[in-house]
Parts: sequence; C-alpha cells; structure tokens
Amino acid sequence: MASGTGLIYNEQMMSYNLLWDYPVCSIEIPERLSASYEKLKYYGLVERCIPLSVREAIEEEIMLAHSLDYLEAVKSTASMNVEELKTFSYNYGDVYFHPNSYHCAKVSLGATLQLVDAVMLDRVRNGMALVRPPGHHSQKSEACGFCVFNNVAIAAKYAKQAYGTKRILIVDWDVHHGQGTQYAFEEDPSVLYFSWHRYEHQQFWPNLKDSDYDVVGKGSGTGFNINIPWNKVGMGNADYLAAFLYILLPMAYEFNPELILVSAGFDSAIGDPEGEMCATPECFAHLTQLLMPLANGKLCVVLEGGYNLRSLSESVCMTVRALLGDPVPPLVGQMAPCISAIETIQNVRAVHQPYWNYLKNHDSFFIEDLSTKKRNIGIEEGNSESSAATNAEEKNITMVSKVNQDFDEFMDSHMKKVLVLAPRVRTALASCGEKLTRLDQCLQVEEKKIAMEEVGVLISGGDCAHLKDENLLLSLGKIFPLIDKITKREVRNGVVVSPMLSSGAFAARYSTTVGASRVLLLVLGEADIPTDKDDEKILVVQIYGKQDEKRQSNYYIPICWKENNEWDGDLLYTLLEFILPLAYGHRPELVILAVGSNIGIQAFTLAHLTHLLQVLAEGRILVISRASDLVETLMSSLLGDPISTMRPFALKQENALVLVKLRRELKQHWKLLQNSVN
Ligand code: Q9C
Ligand code: ZN
Repeated sequence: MASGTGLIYNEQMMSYNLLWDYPVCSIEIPERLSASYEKLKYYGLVERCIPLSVREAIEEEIMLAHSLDYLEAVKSTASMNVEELKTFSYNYGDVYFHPNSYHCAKVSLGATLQLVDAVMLDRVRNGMALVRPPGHHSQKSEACGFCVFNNVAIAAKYAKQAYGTKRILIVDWDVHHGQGTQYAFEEDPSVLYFSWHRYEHQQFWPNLKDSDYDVVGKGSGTGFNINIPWNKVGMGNADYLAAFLYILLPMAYEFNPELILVSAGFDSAIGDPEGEMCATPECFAHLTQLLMPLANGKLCVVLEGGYNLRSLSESVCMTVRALLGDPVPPLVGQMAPCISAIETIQNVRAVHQPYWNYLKNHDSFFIEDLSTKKRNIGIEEGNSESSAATNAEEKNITMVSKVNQDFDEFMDSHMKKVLVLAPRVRTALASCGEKLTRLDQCLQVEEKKIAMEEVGVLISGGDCAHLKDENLLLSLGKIFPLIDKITKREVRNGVVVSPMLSSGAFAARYSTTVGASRVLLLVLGEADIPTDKDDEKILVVQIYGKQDEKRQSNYYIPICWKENNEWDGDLLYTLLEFILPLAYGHRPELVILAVGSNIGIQAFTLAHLTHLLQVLAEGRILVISRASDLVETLMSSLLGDPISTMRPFALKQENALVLVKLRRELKQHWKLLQNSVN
C-alpha cells in the first residue's frame, strides 16, 4: 500500500522571466513558485512531504504531444537575443520566451513525469509538482498562454505508454480552458478531460467556440471531453462544488480511472486578476479530498496558473494538506450556487446525457437558448423570480469589490478563521474485543456506565420506549465517551459496534449538548429514529427499503428505496448528488453514520462513503455499525487508507425518481440541491 505525499520544487524553474514590456504576460513571474514553496515551509508542510527530484524531459517524451518542427523551434530560442525572442513569441498567443525557457520547459515536464513515476511505482501515494512554465494551453505545434510543453497531456500519454494505464482522468481546475489538452485527447476514450473555465459566452480568452459545453469529443472519444464554461465572473465555493457533485464525481466514478492528473491552476481562486472568481483556498482542499477515493488514491497535482501570490500560495497549501490527509476546513459562505452556474451545470448534464449512465434518469433539457439569446439581444441576466440563488450571485459580486480594497487583510482574517488544528489521534475505537489488524493505530476508548435518566433528558416528547432496552444503554456507554473525545478534539473520528441503529439519534442529541452546534445523522437501514423532526440542529437522512409514509421536514429526510438489494450504486450517487449537497448546506460540526446489517451495501462502498463524508465537519465522523465484520473496513477508511475502486454501478431508475421528487420538495430550503433552473 503506497503512502506519503510527494512534493516537487526546484529553483531551476525560476530561471526565466519576461525581458520586455508585454503587459498580458507580466503576471507569469518566477515568484509564483518561491511564494508557494515559502508558504508550504511556513506551515510546516514541506517537511511532511517526500521530496522528489526533477529531471529534464527527453525529446522522445516531448514528442508524445508535440511535433518535431515545434520542438526544434523551441530549442532554437535558447540562443536568441531579446529582439529575436520577441519576434518568436509573437508567433503565438499570450506567451513569452527567454533564453532559459527551453531548459525550464524540459524541467517542468520532467518534474511532472517524475511525479507520475513516483505515484505509479508506489513510491508515494499522491503528490504535487510546483512547476513553470505551465502546460495546458500548449498544442502540437504551438506555444500559448504562458505554456510551452503540455506537461499534463504528455504525462497522460506517458502513463499510458510506460505503465499501460487504461483510463486516466484529467481534472483541469485552472480558470482558463486547457484547449491544448482537449485537442490532445478529443478522440481518445481512455482519457477523460474535465475543465471548467471563465468563458462569458466566448468573450473571455482564448475566446474559442471549442470551450463551450457542447464540445464533447469526437469519434470514439465522444462523451469524454467535459467543458464547464462559466459565463459570469464571481463563481465561488458553492458553484465549484456543484460542478464536482453533479458532473465530475459521478462521471469519474462511472469512468473508474486508474490515475488522476490535476491541471491545478489557482487562477480560479479568489483575488486572482485573471479569473476574478471567488473560491477561497480551502475549496481546493475539498476538491482534492473529493478526488482521493478514486483511482486507488493515485493523484498527481501539477501546477498550471495562479497569479495572485497570496491566493496562489494559500491554495497550494490547502491542496497539499488534503493530499497529506489533514482535515479540511469547512467551506465558508452561503452554500447556494448562482443562477448562471446552475444554467451551465444543467446544460452540461443535458449534453452529456447520451454518454453517461448516471445521467440517463434525469429529466434534463437544455436551456441553451436562454444564455445565447441574452447575449445576442443584450438582455441582462437575473430576476429568475423565486430563486434565492440570485442573492448568492450578488454576494459574489460584492465580494469581488471588497477583495480589491484590501486583499491581504481579507486573506489574513479569512485564514485565521479557517485554519484548523488536526487532533493528534486520527481514529478512536470503542472497546470491542475483536482482533483487528490496525488496532495499534487507533485509540481504544473505555466505555462508561450510562443511567437511564441521563438518556431520558435527551429526548423531547418523552417517547422513551427505547430506554427499556438494555442494549441501548450499553451502546451509549461506548458511544458517549467517543463523542466526548471527538468534540474535545482529542481524536478526529471514531467507530463503534452497536446492535441498535436508534442509538445514532441519542448520539446526535448528546453531541449537541456537549458542544456540536449542528449534526448530520445519516442512517442506513430500517430503524425507529426517536428524534425531533423539526430540530434544526440535527439533520437526519435515513435510507431504507420499506415503503413508508414517514412525515418529512427539512430536517428529517427519509429516502425510501424500492428493492432491498444491491444498493451500492444507488448509495454512492445519492451521496454525491443529494446527501453531500444537503450536508454542505447544513454545515455540521459532527457527522454520525449509523450502518445497519444486511442492508445490501458492500463494505468497500461504505469505505467510499466514509471517506467522502470526511469533507464535512473537519473530518469529525462517528460511525456506528451493527455488523462487527464491517469494522475493519470502516476503520481503514477512517484512518485514511486508499480505497479499492468501485465497479461502475448505476442508480436504479425507480430510486432516481425518489430523489427527483425529494429534490423538488427540498431545494427551496437546501439551495445546493438546485441543479437545474426549472
Ligand atoms: N486577460 C495559464 O493560466 N492572457 N495561462 C489572457 C486576458 C493569457 C493563462 C489575457 C492567460 C494565460 C496557464
Ligand atoms: Zn490559467
């Protein structure tokens, strides 16, 4: 099992810079690398990573994505004077050359390939390469947008060739469209390319029709090119998250990659002069952690853009923290995507419906004409009546101007708010007497005796039939001490075996009395959950098979599925497209997952579930399992081990319809549930 996070940094890549006055290129400076690295040192993150060395890429590698003519042309720049460099640079769009550019581009690519090697050979589990020049705009015979060689595209071709990697996912979260990468794989079904980018109906650079959502790939690669064009600036955490939850993640699970490469540009972060977006640094920790359960944890993050040094370096640190397995800070801001983002997401889902199973059951249709019409006849967007997403949109715009006033001050106070200390111990286990392999890595917590009266006061309404059950008090005797340790931040998460799922409800109540302001209780299986259905502190989501007319409120959400077998696919997609959007809106400080036995869910699905739920509540999660044979798997996932990949499962149609109905009822209250404008 590979462990550790590789980090690549090398000052060689700082040895080129802009030699003449060329405003569009003035932001791509050497300090982008040193500022990122200094910040990593400042936070003590460098010493926690495994340093990886760089090398120059060889010509054969460069030519995996570039023509010989282009290679020779770039090579010739090494001996040019400034006048010649100028002339050469102006052959291309928004790129400059320096006598050291060729060398740096070879090191930048070589560094990327070193990271791929380290991950593929299990020397590290994942890693990040701080490189420049960036790569994703460069094409077969063309430099473009500060990019010389396409590092990530070549890395994908290299992995296919050197390791026989069959499916590679490229996630391009840079704010620009990596058209170079798109062109490299548009006919290749083995590379799924996902890019979001500032587009503004083609008004933003590189102003290509090819960047729109309806460009989906060609030939056998049709359906494997995913463009998310943002038609407004000011996109923030909720918008990015919605794109991940409703498009990228379900698609990625269906695609089942063996390797993930991230074209990690941080010009999509707040304060960047190019992107003018609003995502805060911790958003990138969320994006990273959400990708980590895929591809057996094989995740290579490669720097692309990012031009606000403060925002860039904080975002790099957040990404590295997530790679290291640190708890991710909660996301700030109202978790409501803006109307423009919802439009984009709806269009992407509609255009990809023919190619992806998970989209088959959605009643999606285009609203394409809306956006285009607006541009053509000059109508201002907005006023889509009922939607409070308009507010989010306005909020984003005020945030942009506020940011311009004093960015560093904003960032100082923001980082002070979000930086969280990881508990010293990751996982606690209530005494269970089982022989477990990872026991030595867990904290064993002693049970205590709980009196009936202590539990009685936790339930309003006085329905205390449960209290007669001795098993309940015994279970709570194990659970309460675990909750104490988690809320006191002595441990991050915990697992306990309990024969009663209803103990989850008492656990949730108890945690609100010891300091958790909001709790998410997710119950898998049939059980009577004695809880106040209108208690806004506790959001209960219960999934079970029996048809049942339980009363539903915004805070008690039963999901009744039709068949009682093989729920793995249903559960995973429900988590991504329904439970996580709800949960991000609730902002729990503790997650309690209660797992029944014989519920038609396999252990590794639960591992994915527990990994993904750790994006919430700074990773504070208590798992209560009825079945003791699940503990081993649950523990491993809580400890942060890589998870074996899931076979692509589908969401069954009748269960999809259950979600459609619930979404309609709940999206007014839980805004992140909105994934279409109708
Ligand atoms: N303001 C990367 O982020 N200039 N390249 C655009 C419009 C080119 C960005 C001008 C930006 C290139 C890797
Ligand atoms: Zn960029």
